[in-house]
Amino acid sequence: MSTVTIDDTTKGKKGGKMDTLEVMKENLMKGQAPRVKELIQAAVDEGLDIEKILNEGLIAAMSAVGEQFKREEIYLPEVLFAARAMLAGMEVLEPLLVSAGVEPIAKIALGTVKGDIHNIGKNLVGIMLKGAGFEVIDLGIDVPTEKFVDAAKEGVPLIGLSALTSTTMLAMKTVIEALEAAGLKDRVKTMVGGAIVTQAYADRIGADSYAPDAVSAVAKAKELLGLS
Ligand code: B1M
Repeated sequence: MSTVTIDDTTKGKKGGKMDTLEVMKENLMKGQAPRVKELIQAAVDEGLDIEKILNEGLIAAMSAVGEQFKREEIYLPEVLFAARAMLAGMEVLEPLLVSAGVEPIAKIALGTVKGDIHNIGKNLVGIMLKGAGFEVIDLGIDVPTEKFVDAAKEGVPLIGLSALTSTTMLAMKTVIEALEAAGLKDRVKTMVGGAIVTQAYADRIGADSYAPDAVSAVAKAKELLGLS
């Protein structure tokens, strides 16, 4: 079993020596980004399997954070810190995963709709999806409708639309209509979200799914693509 020298902050509850991944998970859940990076590098240097580090380390820790959030044991700031730590860990792993040829479970093109520059929630959704093994094509903010349509034409099976204001949320409908007009609605699914978006609005504009937060966005994305 691989281990690392651990200091007081990373000792197990009984003070015993912990597995590298366990220490990393604890640090990720506490949002300790620099330490997570170090520990991922340590695990890589020890020769741990990259997929194991991803699945049993980063993804497992982020799922645990998601569960804690659902149970209201932690709140959004803690999720954000954990998400940042996960992103830091991914910086170390991503190039190795690419060279090891680890396949993402699916692609999603994600963006904040035209006219809207809010990106905190969208980024959080992206991080959680990445953490769950998705390849996230981040289209950015203030994304023109055609960019979403182009992504669908390129074969992305899921389009994620984020909007935060009551005026910009109307652009979600425009995107869904444009996908329909381009004859793409049958081969691409749409998921919508953002503070002011509701299930009722999602139903009204013909979105395939609505997620109220980043944690449920992962579950909804998997469900939509038959991956859960
Ligand atoms: Co603005 N803003 N803002 N803002 N802003 C709101 C949204 C607002 C509710 C504030 C208010 O008036 N109380 C209000 C909208 C009111 C309305 O229309 N009903 C508002 C307004 C009016 C504006 C401006 C028009 C202000 C102005 O200029 N007069 C302007 C608009 C600019 C534009 O977009 N064109 C504006 C600008 C800004 C800042 C630039 C200052 C800044 C954005 C910075 C940034 O994003 N980089 C900002 C901020 C920070 C906010 C508030 C305070 C916080 C938003 C946020 O980041 N929340 C917000 C007030 C509020 O929401 N309480 C407000 C945290 C984030 C994690 O939550 O984005 O909801 P959220 O994401 C969640 C879920 O919604 C979900 O998962 C996330 C994580 O759980 N989710 C998805 C999000 N996207 C999803 C996609 C999915 C699934 C789930 O599937 C694809």
